[in-house]
Amino acid sequence: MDSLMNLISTFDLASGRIAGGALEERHLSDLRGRFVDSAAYEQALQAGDALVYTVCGVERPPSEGQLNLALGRLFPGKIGDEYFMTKGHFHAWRPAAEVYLGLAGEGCLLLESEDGRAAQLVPLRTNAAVYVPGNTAHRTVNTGAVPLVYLGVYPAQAGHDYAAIAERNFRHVVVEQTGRPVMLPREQP
Ligand code: S6P
Ligand code: ZN
Repeated sequence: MDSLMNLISTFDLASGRIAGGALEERHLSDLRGRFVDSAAYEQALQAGDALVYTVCGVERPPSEGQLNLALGRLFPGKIGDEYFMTKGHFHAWRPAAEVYLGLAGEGCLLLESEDGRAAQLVPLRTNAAVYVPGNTAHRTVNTGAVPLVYLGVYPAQAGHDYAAIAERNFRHVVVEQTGRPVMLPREQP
């Protein structure tokens, strides 16, 4: 059995760090092509390449039965009416599900089926878990005024497929309308 040190992961919500994990940063420039209002995106980028989110992971060897942890910290902000969000991905091993645990802040998960036709906006709240089924694209969205912090638990074999999303993007966007988050089709009829 692993030593006690390897069985317990302590995390710090303010810094977004899990002890022993590597902190990765995603800036506005890493999200090119993701936001619907490209003029607003370019304008925001000119003002500075803002830090949008960090991810700190504890990864185990990708063998059957192992689980990975990732602490996400997504800052508040908007591009036009669209909230700051993660890149979003499918798992490379499509059947891999994931559990998100809300730790701080206000936000939601945008979930889409592989063909993008079925979509759901699921609140991600502090002290609540969201189950992300397999074969589902998932993107985190900060709809509040403070950092959204969450822990993802997923099979070590899951992997990340960003290419499929980079190519087709999410078919839905999460924007503020009359002060509230709503999910709309990306392409307006
Ligand atoms: C991993 C899990 C999360 C995301 C994190 C960042 O499977 O879903 O830890 O990696 O929310 O999002 P993204 O789309 O940039 O990986
Ligand atoms: Zn995932």
